[in-house]
Amino acid sequence: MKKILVTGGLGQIGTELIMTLRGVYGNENVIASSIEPDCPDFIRETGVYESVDVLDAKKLGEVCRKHDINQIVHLAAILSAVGESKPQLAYDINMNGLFNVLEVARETGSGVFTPSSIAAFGPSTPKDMTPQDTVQRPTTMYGVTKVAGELLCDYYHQRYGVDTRGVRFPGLISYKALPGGGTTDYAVHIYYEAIKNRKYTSYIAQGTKMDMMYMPDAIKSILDLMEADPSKLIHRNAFNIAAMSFAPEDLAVEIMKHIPDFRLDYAVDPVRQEIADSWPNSLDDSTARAEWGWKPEYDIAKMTADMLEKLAEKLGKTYK
Ligand code: AKB
Repeated sequence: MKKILVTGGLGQIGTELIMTLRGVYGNENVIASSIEPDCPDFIRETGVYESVDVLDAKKLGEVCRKHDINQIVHLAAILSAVGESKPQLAYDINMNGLFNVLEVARETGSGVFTPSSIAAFGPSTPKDMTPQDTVQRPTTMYGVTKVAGELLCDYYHQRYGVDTRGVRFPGLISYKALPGGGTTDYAVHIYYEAIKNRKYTSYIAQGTKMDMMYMPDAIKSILDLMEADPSKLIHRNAFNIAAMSFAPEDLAVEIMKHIPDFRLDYAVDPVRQEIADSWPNSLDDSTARAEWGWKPEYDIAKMTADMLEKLAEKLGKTYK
């Protein structure tokens, strides 16, 4: 049976992943952790929570040993936009945090799942249907740490036999917890504003396509890859996965099918626009499909219908 520690567990992914993992592996087998001293009631009431800074290697090791952890899902990271305003912090948390996790995994014989990102690509990468194996020369600190992280995870697998696995996440869209400091966050904020004010001002320019995914598919990818037959995994740490690719105006068209008077305008943020322009328009995920059966369930239409319904319920609002 897996005994799992989730780092960065109170973020956009962790908040949902922990509850799903507890449902699958049992509440007692999933330890939530983050740098925060305390956690929301729904996490504390369903299992153990540990306050752990991933830069504190000693505490990380102690927590893993105390709970007999054999699988770490490492989510603690600084995202792209914050990474450009604080590159030193991004380097420290994303590189040294991952290094500490891999070292603890090596010492305790644990597996590691940690996500990479579309940010691992840069302006010299083929933009459309970006291949699994291609040029990786990102121009953001976040991207640099993601490429280095992919390599470091490969190294720990080859050198020490640590069972490392990961996917390259696109922008993730969800209604439970807000994303924190990414370039793709507009695709979440737009739904909040559509329900609250029937309009949204996008900091990403018209025509800027990026890969996106609804959170249930992202969670499924983590579970499916963690359970995948290791003998079939050739790439392990950096699978391209994809579900949909859109620009802000494409999302507005979908939202207008539910809220006809929704209006989108633009006030482009040059920093986040430059990051978005350096990323692919869409990834080719055929390797993930072939090696472990990846298949998303949500397209832009299905996601938008579900997102508006669930978010309106959460905000106590009607939008029809
Ligand atoms: C970001 O925008 O920084 C993240 C990502 C694509 O990794 N959502």
